[in-house]
Amino acid sequence: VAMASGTALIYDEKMATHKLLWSDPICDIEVPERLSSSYEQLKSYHLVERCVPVPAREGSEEEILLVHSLEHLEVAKSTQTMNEEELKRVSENYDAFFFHPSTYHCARLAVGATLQLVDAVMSGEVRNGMALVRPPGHHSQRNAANGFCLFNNVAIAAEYAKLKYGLQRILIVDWDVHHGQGIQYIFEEDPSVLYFSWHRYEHQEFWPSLKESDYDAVGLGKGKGFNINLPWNKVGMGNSDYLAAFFHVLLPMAFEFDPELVIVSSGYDSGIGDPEGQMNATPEVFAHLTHFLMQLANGKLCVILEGGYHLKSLGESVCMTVKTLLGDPVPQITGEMAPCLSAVESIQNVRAAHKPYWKWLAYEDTSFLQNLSTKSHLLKKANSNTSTEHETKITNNNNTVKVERFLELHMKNILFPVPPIKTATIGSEGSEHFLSEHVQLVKEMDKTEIKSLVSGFYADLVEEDKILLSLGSMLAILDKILKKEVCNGIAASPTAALSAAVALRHSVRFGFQRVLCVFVGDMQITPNTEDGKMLIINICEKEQPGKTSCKHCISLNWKEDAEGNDFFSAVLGFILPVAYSYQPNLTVIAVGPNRSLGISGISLLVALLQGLAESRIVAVIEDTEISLLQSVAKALGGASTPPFGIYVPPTQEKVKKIKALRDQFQQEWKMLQCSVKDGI
Ligand code: X5A
Ligand code: ZN
Repeated sequence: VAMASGTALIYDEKMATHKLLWSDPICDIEVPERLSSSYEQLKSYHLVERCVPVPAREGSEEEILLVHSLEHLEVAKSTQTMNEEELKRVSENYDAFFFHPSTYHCARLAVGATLQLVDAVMSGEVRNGMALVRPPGHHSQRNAANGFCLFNNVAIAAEYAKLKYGLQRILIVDWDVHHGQGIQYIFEEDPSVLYFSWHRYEHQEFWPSLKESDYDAVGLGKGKGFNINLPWNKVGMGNSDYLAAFFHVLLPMAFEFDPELVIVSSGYDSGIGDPEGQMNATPEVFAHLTHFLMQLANGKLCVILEGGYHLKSLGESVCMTVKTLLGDPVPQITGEMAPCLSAVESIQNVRAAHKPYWKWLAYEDTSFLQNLSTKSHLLKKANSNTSTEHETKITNNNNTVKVERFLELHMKNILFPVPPIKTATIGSEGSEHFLSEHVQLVKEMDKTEIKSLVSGFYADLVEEDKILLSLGSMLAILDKILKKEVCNGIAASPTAALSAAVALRHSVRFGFQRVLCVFVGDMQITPNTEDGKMLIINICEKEQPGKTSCKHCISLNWKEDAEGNDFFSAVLGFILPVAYSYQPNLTVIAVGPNRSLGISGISLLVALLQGLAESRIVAVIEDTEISLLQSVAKALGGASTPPFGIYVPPTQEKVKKIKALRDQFQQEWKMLQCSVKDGI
């Protein structure tokens, strides 16, 4: 079966007719321009023309009744013919909602657009997609409109997908800055829908100010463990807080859950400049969040617009999301990478609350958390101004002009449009198995050229012809990446450790300040990493005698489980946090002899490491196994998400190992922090 390709985009300008007819300072931010200006922004970056246009349709009454009461549907329907006064009166029955004569029609289009996207993705017509809809949905409940939402688009989509496609596991990720309490209520007792929401909470002071938005609401009955709330108790959360939440809470749960479909309640009021959220995350963080979610459910990802009230910020963030869905390189995140204390505290709390329900958390040490609520209270009072407390505060949220200016400058630094991902390779035996339109054949470098390149730092090698030649393909490919002709490349090499070492030295000499090397297997040569311009993570089966890990040369002893893939816990709990803390300009991934990871583990690594270094990555592979080369090439192309097989939670021994490494390195690599007990 051919892998699904393409990104659907659903937009219907009719949904811009729903608007507020009277003055209401709470509702007046939910304007039609949210939709039209996002679409214009997509056009200006030439993203619309790269997507597959899918028409919206009206959701049927039957579909709406999958989630809502007949009474609710009838009330909504009755507003079509009302005058302004009547509309205002009905609207007052709800917390933060306004009706317009076109509201009912728009809300049905919003439901239908969402279902159209689910159909396009589930049928394989496209790989993924985004629906720009209004009114939003995640606050609406069985019998009530709420928080600008009339029908719960995403909840209806999940019920629809269960019914129509027989799905048994759906993940809903709600990155809107508000708690989608409507979704929580609908699936509270349902173990087939895993709902994750982070939200501005401020110890219940922020709207909707519900007790059940806190981290201890884990679901009810059979649904226990399938509702994940991550409350933000301070404003100003930024890129590193969001990424830490993904590494240490959402993603490990999502991989263990192994969804068949991922739906995003995609509110961008969690982005910088938003008057509701007051957060600091920049548009490109949404590229990273999207990229992570694309690794689940075989890439089946439906992104549905919810909130987002700063038009410029909203538009840029929507573009980042769609660009990433299309498979473009992921832009680099800038600024110091360290979650703030309040974020780490929230992360720790939700991990502790979910410990009984997730195997991956089973061995977490939470004994120190007896007085969670007291502690939470104390932390609220204290002005916890530690070194990690928003050191990189980007801008003052109250200053609209500043935010506008920031976004303008900021987005200029991100290449638009970026060339699509191209993979370079040498036309050697084996490569014919993964040639496709995004693979570019490169000529091997000749001996004299290699000699002149290598002699600067490995003079003794220049004498040996055989060794020199083995470097030829890697150097030719690396060169293409450095010249930005391609984004990544794959080279077979009989001497992976040497090739990796030369790749590192060459890119540092080229001018890169930070190069990350993830080496799988036995590494016979270890380059000098003292200047901090290289960071090596060596994944090998056995502890190397005499070798101790240091800040820039870390040894991770890991043998993948034979029964399935348990490596995700090490990637998310250690490798990615370290890598994101380091922020490399280039990633080298090398596979040497005695690799302790299977093909699926290595592919996962390659897929996830593409979030770094603007997706610049060179893979050097000593193993001649065709299926390994194929899988890595596929992961590099981003054209398809490799099938990862069964996810197995790690053993107690492995969890301890990761925990020990985290404790050892969290002062240096701050994205490792997920508990306030130690270190901070
Ligand atoms: C969809 C959404 C926010 C409602 C805020 C009411 N709703 N104060 O972002
Ligand atoms: Zn919102």
